[in-house]
Amino acid sequence: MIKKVLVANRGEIAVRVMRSCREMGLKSVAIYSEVDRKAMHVRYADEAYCVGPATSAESYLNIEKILKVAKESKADAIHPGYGFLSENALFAKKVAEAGIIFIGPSINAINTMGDKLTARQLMIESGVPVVPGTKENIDDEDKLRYIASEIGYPIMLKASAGGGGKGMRLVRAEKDLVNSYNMAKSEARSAFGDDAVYIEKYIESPHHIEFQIMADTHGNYVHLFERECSVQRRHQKVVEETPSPLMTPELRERMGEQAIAAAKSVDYVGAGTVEFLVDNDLNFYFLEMNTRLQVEHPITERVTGIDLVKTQINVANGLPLSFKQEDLRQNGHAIECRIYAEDHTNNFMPCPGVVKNISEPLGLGIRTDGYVYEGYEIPYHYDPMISKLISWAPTRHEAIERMKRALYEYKITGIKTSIPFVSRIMQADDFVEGNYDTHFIENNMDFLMDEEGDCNDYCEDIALFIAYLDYTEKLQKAADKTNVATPNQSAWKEYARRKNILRL
Ligand code: MV4
Repeated sequence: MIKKVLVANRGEIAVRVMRSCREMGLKSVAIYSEVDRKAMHVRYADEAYCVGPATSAESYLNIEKILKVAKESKADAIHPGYGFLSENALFAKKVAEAGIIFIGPSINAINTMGDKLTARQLMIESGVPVVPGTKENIDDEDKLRYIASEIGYPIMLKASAGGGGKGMRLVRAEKDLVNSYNMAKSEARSAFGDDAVYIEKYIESPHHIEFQIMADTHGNYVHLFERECSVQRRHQKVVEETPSPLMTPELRERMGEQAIAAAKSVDYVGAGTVEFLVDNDLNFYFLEMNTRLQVEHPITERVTGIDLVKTQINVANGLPLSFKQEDLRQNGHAIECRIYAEDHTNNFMPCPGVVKNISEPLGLGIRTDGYVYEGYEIPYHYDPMISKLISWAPTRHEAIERMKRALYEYKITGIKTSIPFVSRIMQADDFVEGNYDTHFIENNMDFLMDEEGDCNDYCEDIALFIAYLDYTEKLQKAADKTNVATPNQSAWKEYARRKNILRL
């Protein structure tokens, strides 16, 4: 049985994983880079070891160093989190060879799903629907032209080694085909060292809907329903929710069944996610399978009541799943907003820096998974996501209202964050009506950009407001003495809240 877990990650997910370890009575080991000495995951863990300089390649991706720490600390398992080494089959192999448990699927499952063309072929064999297109690498121009016209424009060229939007090209007409093909190929060659490219029919305005899968080593498979992830910007998810506003009970059953079939085709073990594109006629197509825990897993945890990290660890211990498909229910509605340290008014530039004040929302139905604290300096070397805000309520409408309430309470100064941007998403008609697809952000950009700004832009107002508070305090004292009514501050307070000057 696992007693000590090395978490090969940083940031919120490292803390998230260690939280479950603590609840299970397991010791946790942190690894950190030279700029992460003061990071939250280092403070939270029972032990922490520096694995190298700030650059990911020299620290969080340094397989040999991480294995050395695992042996030194006598960790019996490694949790990779997401990103970094989480979908690296070589890492999983070396962990196993060192006699340590890799908390994740088999090397074969990682390899098969990591190669999109291989995954696509396997899905076709397994009867899982894929987007109409080719089964093979397109390696000459005549074949390319012939197949593209057979499928019919618009088409999409995709790099087999890609995924998550990397190495993709949309081609609307034959005149652009060869040029786009050559660009896709050379891009794939330099990015992945593998220039295999295949063709798919282009699906206009699809939804991105994914299914959470869990499997044990005894051949039990369940799905934990869907997550709607269509609110994305440049293949970066911004808001996720479950259930999907698009879903019907019949579609859910069919998609869940196919998600399990996809997982079974690689003898999947542990937590995984099967991504689908869903078109406007509710046809669905397998896109890819992510062989890791995902950023957005908390919304699934919230509606199903299942701790996915705890389940991963139990599965890694060889225990059978403690629940069956028929035990699982979607209770209420959960939404996640990703909070990035970035400035959407400046082309979404990352904004690393020192967090001056942070006051996180609390109260019924709210969860935050974060890692920054007052005085913490966010390094520029890693992902700018600093926290995830999750709301839950019995209905979607209430979950949105609760999210708006929590975003109103969420105060971070010193850095720019995406709090104002996601607040606008919660107010956009198309979002509120559940009437959105993967083009939501670009289609609503004017509305989403139009917001009040934050305190950094209102220094003069702050000075004025402080003077005003001072003044009202004097009035209040005078009022107390003479027993008259308190002066009305509400208009000022409302203004200050909107400008992010006043905390509450
Ligand atoms: C597509 C598509 C339309 N048709 N494939 C983007 C991420 C990668 N996993 C696959 N992606 C897409 N593949 C076909 N045949 C549209 C997208 C796509 C998209 C998918 C999911 C979420 C957001 C997206 C944004 C733009 C394009």
